Amino acid sequence: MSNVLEEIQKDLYSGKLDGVKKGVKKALQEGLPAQEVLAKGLLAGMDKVGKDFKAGDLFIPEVLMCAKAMHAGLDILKPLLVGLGTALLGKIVIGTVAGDLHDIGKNLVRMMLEGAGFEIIDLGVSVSPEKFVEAVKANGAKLMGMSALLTTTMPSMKLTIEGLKKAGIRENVKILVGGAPVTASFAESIGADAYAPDAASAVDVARELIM
Ligand code: B1M
Repeated sequence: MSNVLEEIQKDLYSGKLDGVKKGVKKALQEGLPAQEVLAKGLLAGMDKVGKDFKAGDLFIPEVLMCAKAMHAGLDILKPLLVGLGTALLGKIVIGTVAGDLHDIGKNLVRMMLEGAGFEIIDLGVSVSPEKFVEAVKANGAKLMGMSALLTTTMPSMKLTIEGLKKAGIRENVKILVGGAPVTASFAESIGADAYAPDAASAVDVARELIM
């Protein structure tokens, strides 16, 4: 693997924001495609962070610094991943569900959808079912995306779908769910329309949903 990708992984792991920025710029200057810098630099670095966080070798303040460094790298890649203006495909309301503060994956999904030509209404993190419902109503969105990274917050996806039913607008909107602990069978069990395992497939699935 290219040295610069290893440098990015190491700097991300150490939470070195400037190091990650420099590494990403250097990788692009060397001619590496943005997708590769993302997958083999930033995401691979974050993978190691996740493993060591789970093992108790890293703690929340450290992981937060890694997340900031990851976002700094993503900011540089964003224009390249998003590409140049495509026609708008429709509005999608997106957010991380109530009680959940993880937004790196959701932001990646957002970025890819933006690049594909969707208009994004990003509600941020810890979004209550009521806020999702309000946003779908207010924007007349035909698509809604929910992200969850914690097993404890996955039930909020179901509560949100119930909220849409109560508001009488469930049939107006297609629902896409994702996030590390979410599966296709979970999506089906809560009455979502679709599941996507990663940001790239989220775009394909979103396109299919609006056809
Ligand atoms: Co958290 N955390 N965390 N954390 N954290 C996990 C998720 C965990 C798996 C770590 C572990 O134990 N190995 C674990 C969850 C365990 C579980 O529920 N089974 C965990 C925990 C326990 C916690 C806390 C509870 C820790 C504590 O306080 N004791 C706490 C909860 C806070 C809260 O949310 N209320 C917590 C806090 C944090 C930080 C704030 C420190 C930080 C988040 C910073 C931020 O996001 N701004 C953090 C991080 C960074 C992680 C890990 C290390 C990395 C997550 C990440 O960003 N991955 C994570 C371990 C891991 O996942 N390896 C972990 C990279 C990202 C690109 O992947 O988000 O999966 P991901 O997104 C993918 C796909 O899932 C998919 O596409 C994306 C790109 O391909 N996808 C979608 C995501 N959303 C989608 C939506 C779609 C479609 C696809 O459609 C709408």
